[in-house]
Parts: sequence; C-alpha cells; structure tokens
Amino acid sequence: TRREPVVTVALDPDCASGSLVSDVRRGLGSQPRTLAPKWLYDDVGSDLFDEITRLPEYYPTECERAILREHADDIVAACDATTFVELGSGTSDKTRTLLDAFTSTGRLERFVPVDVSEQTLRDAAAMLCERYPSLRVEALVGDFTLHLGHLPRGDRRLVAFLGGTIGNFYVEERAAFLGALHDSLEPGDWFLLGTDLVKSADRLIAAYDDSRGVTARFVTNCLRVLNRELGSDFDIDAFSYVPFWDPRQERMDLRLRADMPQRVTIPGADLVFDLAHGEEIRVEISTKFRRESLRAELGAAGFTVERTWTDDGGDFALTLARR
Ligand code: AVJ
Repeated sequence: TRREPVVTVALDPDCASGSLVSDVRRGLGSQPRTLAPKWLYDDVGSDLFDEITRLPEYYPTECERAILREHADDIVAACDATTFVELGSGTSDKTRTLLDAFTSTGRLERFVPVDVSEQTLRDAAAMLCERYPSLRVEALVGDFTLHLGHLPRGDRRLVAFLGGTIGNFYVEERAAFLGALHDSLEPGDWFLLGTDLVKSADRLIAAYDDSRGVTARFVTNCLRVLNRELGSDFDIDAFSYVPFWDPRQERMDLRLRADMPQRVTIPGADLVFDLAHGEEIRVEISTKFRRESLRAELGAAGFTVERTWTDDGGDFALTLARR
C-alpha cells in the first residue's frame, strides 16, 4: 500500500513577507549596506541558481554529487539513524543517492524534507512516496533558521544540511544555527554537513564570476525581487556585479556596486536612502572551510566529528558529526 506524504506548514506566509521588510530595513537602512541571500531565490532566482550548478566553472555541486555517489553506502553505514531529515531539501535531487543507500539497508523508516518553498516540497514529497513506497515522508514547510523546533522526535535522527549553504552564514549566524540544531537534537543523533573547502583564489573567482554572466544575473536578481515585492525603484542597469575573495575571512564576498549616484525609494519598507557613486551592497557571502576549523566549530556547538569524506580533488567535504 502506497502512503501519501504528510505535509506540515510551520512557515506563516505573512511572516515570510514580514521578514523581507525587516531584513530590508535592517540591511539596506544601515552601513555597510547588505541584503540577506535568502531573497535571491524567487522562481527566477531558483532557475538561475540551477543554471549555475551546471556551469563548468561552478565545481561545488558536481563535487558533492561525486562524494555522494562514491560514499553514500559508507555514510549510511556509519550512522544508525531511522529518521532522515534534510534541511533545504528543494527537489531532494542529490538526496536520492542517500535514500537509495538507506533503502538497501532496510533501516530507514521516515524522511523529513524541510524547505521554505511549499510547492517544490509538495512535488518532491509526492515523487518520493512513489519512489520509496515503504518510507514515511513527513515534509515540513519551514525556514531552517527558525523552525528546527518542529522536527519530529522519538527516533534516532540524521539531519543533513548539504550544498555548502552554511557558507552563506556569518560566523555569529553559524554559531547560532549550530547551537539551535544541537538544542533540537538528542544525544546520539547525527548531523551530515556539506561544506566547500578553501582553494586557490583563481578557481574561486572563476566559480563566482562565470564567463556567461549567469552568477551576475543571479545576484542582480535580488534588486528585481525588491522592485516587485516592495515597489522599490532600483535602476538595475546602473549596478555592476563585484565578486571578490576575502583571504582574511576566507570567503567569497558578492556585491553590487552603484555605477552612478542614486536615490532609492522602497515604499514597501518605508525606506529612502542615497547611494553614492561606487557604493556597494553586499548580497551574499560564501565561506570556504578547512577541516580543522570545522571540527573546532562543530565541537564548540557540542558535536563530535566522526568521519569526513571529500571528492578526489579535495574541493568539497561531507562531514558526519554526532550530538
Ligand atoms: C547555494 C549558497 C551554496 O555559495 O556557492 C552560487 C550560492 N551564489 N553562486 C554558494 C551561490 C553564487 C551557493 N550556495
């Protein structure tokens, strides 16, 4: 008998738009001006990101896939989870490699994909029920920085956070996220984390400044989102995309620079400000990690690293830690 997915909505839709307004007021209303990367992912932004993952210069997605292809069985064998939670699961595309490995052990009982995009999640959950008929699929529509308290309890859990998305967080946000995750787990639960690793500046810059300009369009799209959602009047053509590698913080820093002075009005956030010629808005950071500092950071949050897997080139890592 095939089961139907159970979908729980933890995200309040008004709250989603409310947090856009407060993010914009906080980030653009003060210096240095910033914008939170989660607003890059409307439908257009999600499609552009998908295109990025297929660019020859953008190695992380393919490296992570290679690790999963090569080591999914080892990962599943290394932990004794019966519930598998994925934060930011999207289409659950990469995860199928892990689900296949879990299925052949016969141990997995439940899969909990968590994502902010309700439709994507519903479609993925329906597909997974069909593909894994004996699995209980309990999807959670929520923001993984806010709704960790809604994760199901009881079973031994493995929580996966893949794709290197943790690199978007600032140091303090990372500590807060790891702390909240630690608090929502039980001793003995597992955490599988995907992180991009420090490498030469040339390769990093190429990955975030592709020759076809897809990344520039992806980052600039946030201004379109604000013009549409909040009625702002950003003159989108008057901005240049400026990505750079910050060697001290070991992160890519992706900014938009105003090519001419302009006054920006954002009615939906009740905000007016002047941008000087050359003034920059930071839209995203993408932190790159080292194995040792990652172990220390996970340790500080109360996790013990059990295993680390990398691709052959050592570009990307999957770290399995235990609470
Ligand atoms: C989705 C956050 C992992 O940081 O590499 C790609 C986003 N931004 N190109 C990354 C991104 C520009 C991506 N993450």
